[in-house]
Amino acid sequence: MKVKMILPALTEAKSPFWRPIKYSLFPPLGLATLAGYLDDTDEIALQDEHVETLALDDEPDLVVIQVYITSARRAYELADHYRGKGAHVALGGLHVTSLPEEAAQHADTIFLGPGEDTWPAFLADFRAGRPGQVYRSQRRTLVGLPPIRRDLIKRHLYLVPNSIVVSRGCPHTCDFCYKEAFFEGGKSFYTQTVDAALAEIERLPGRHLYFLDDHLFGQARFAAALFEGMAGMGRLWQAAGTVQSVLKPGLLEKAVASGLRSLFVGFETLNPNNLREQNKYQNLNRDYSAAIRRLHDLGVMINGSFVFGMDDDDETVFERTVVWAVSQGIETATFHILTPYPGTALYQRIATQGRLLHSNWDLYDTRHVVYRPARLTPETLEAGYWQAYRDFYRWSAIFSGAATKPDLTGRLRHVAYAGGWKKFEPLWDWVIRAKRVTHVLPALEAILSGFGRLASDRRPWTADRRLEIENHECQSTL
Ligand code: B12
Ligand code: SF4
Repeated sequence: MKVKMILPALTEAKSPFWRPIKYSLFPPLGLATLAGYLDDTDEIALQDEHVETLALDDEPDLVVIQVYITSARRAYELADHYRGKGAHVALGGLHVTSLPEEAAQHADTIFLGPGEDTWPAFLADFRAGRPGQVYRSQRRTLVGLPPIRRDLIKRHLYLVPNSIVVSRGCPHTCDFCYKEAFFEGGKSFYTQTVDAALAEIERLPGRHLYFLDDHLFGQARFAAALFEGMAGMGRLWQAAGTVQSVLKPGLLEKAVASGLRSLFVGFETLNPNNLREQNKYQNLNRDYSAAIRRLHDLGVMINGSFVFGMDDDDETVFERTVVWAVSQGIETATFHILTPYPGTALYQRIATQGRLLHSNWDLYDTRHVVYRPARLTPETLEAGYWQAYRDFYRWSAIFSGAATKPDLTGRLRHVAYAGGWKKFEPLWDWVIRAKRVTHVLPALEAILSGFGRLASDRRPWTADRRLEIENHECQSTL
């Protein structure tokens, strides 16, 4: 059987303002996971439109498309194209789960929720000649999964080819998050076994890892055992965690000992009323500054996530947030405009209040205002969002942030990471277009490791080790 698997690019990927670096970070792990269930005899082509041009003149029997909200329009276009050619088109992912009726108009089969139970069931039905129209995930487990088909990933096209997820979902229930809608009807937080997670890590070449789990620290016992198992592997890794998990004694130290060097932290807002409004109680009454100090003292850099436009935000929120983040020495920041994703509690609330401006999913990208904010105009919110980025990544702000670090290496590391990320976009674009993005990985590793300074970096960065990685990259570019 010929199977085509596609991660369509968001509409913006076609625009001249598109930032290639953002979309050349992570490979399509979801599709590679699903590919693990196919047979050895199946002919599989996996394409990610963010990093390559799709070959659309092929004749697959089965087409699998992963649909995110901002890529929905393109996904449907591709689905219609292949249905016109007589292929069986299967659509799944977050947006399909949120709006099944919309997706069903473009698909032969749709999938709601994670695919680990429904996808193999569908494959059996499809091979038997009786595929269903809707498969709804109910049995949630990551035990006994087939290995992810990483061989189908074109590693040389990604800055972070070693992305990994060892859990699904999150124990919390923030109103704006995709998670409750996606996992409806079953468990919304579950992990692999520790042994399986460690085995998956062992299979990944090189040194750097990026955990894409929503909340790697969400199950303390699992996380502790994982970090203990990783200690001594010589890895450098990045992940996401909550303020609450950072403040908890013990776990963070284990994470750092096993190679944690940068953490994406959802601060979201400095305003307790906003936290309550969004049901983000795990952040309420937490000392953000103490969490930041704890991370920095352990040598962990921070990517702070902030959301603008909650109901208690007025026009002062942008500057206040940036000034605070810089004063805390946060290395990088990701700002978002509050976006009500269909299926979330936030969407329901905003829709019921008649505050949605439109349903143009292309613009539900956390960079456009798609609802009427309470204390801001949409224009002020959008302008403030862009201003926050400009202000945070000014050289003067980067140097101020760096100055909060106690020693020279810390300051250099701050400048190299924050500056390297945002100040050299034309260089990044060139590197990406020249398909040399993995060659930047050693530089990222050097910065993460504090230029080899951090005490817990046990494994020396030897010439042998570098060769091992370069050999691998060479093989993968063949
Ligand atoms: C890595 C990542 C990215 C990467 C790359 C995405 C990629 N390569 O897949 C980058 C940086 C490019 C990215 C960009 C964006 N992202 Co993003 N991203 C993620 C992240 C952190 C992990 C995705 C992942 O690998 N998950 C692990 C794999 C195993 O799970 P999965 O991909 O969901 O696949 C499973 C199921 O969905 C299902 N499935 C999926 N497709 C199909 C198809 C079929 C047929 C079947 C049977 C099953 C199935 O089966 C898979 C196995 O269970 C998620 C958060 C999350 N936890 O998912 C956010 C997330 C997906 N991103 C999000 C957003 C908003 C964006 C952006 C719009 C942000 C922005 N401001 O630009 C852009 C636009 C992306 C686009 N193309 O439209 C939202 C999506 C909201 C929504 N309702 O669609 C999320 C959920 C973050 C959040 N909490 O809000 N993202
Ligand atoms: S903590 Fe993060 S991943 Fe978990 S529900 Fe809230 S926003 Fe979603």
